[in-house]
Amino acid sequence: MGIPRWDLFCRVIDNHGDIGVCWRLAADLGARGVQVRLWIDNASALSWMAPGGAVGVTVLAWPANANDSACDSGVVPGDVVIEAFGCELPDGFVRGMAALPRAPVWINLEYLSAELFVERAHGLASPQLSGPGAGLRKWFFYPGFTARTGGLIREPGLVQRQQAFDAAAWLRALDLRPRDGERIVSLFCYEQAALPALLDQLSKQPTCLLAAHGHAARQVAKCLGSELQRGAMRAQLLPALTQRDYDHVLWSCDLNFVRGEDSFVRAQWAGKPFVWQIYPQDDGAHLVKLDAFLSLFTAGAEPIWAEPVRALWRAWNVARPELPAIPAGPEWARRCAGWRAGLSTQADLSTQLLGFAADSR
Ligand code: TRH
Repeated sequence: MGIPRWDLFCRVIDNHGDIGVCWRLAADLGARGVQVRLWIDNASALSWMAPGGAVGVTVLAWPANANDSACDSGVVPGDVVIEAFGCELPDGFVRGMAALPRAPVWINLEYLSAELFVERAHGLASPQLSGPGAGLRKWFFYPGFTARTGGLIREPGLVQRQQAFDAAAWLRALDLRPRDGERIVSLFCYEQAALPALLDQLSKQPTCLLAAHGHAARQVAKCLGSELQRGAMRAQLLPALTQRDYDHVLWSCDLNFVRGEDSFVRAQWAGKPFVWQIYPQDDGAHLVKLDAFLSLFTAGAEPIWAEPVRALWRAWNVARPELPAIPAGPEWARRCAGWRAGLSTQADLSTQLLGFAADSR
């Protein structure tokens, strides 16, 4: 058997989650010996997210002539073809897949959700009855938090790297110098109506706030002015970091505000208390998704921490200026560590994809 070759297709809709998830997956597969071609319509974010590239991963522009058969233009589809987040493969590429004597395993990798339907839909086949892929089968693959889903991206050695990580040294090297007794909080968010209320709360206790590049840094600077200070809190505005260094931020903090999909998962691996701003959808579907995760995360929990955490998360997601108190006490932190330990027993996404591909060919 030769080296496995996989094609991963990604379209950037907005923000950084599509490329963030696809890059992380491509890099993880590459490190496991897969040769990955990452086809992407806008790779510009990789210049700061992953300037060093990754072993085994080649980044390619989305095929220019989407209708030309992949094989006609000299591109032979790989053993596995992943269409991320229903991005729809170019017709010509699909024709190329159908023309092969042995069709690639065609996987639609879905968005992450804790909703119940995920366990039912994970691994279902969608036979292609018409179009350039007629006769092929596409499989739905759902990442998730439970044993009957595709799991989460967790590269080998993540836990060990985290255990060996020296947060104080790393913060010093970046010239981020929390003072003794300061709580460290990271903030990565979209437009956030409750941000002034959060800053008020944080200012009551010695706090070093690390505001991520983009929306978070801009809104924090607007609220605090050039001194970046309020009460006992001071803020630092971060530049755009590599994915690896953004992980280091999450590992260094006592509390992480995250958003979207990838930073949400990475905060769970950090094992520290976190607050999720979910990607907002016009029809309010995101609130259902938020509650589905909260139900899992707080299942069987003592109300002493679960109620205030639910209230805080919901308030952070409804575009209103009020914000309930951030729960104090060790219970929430204990749950986050326990939640991470539970997730670590699950097979990770790449392992499951590799197994699925091997079984399906
Ligand atoms: O950018 P996002 O809001 O992405 C969103 C969601 O994925 C959403 O579900 C999707 O529909 C929408 O995009 C299109 O948040 P997310 O998912 O956390 O992605 C951010 C990526 O940026 C993540 O991989 C971490 C990375 N990152 C860095 O590499 N450096 C940084 O400094 C920061 C702040 C983030």
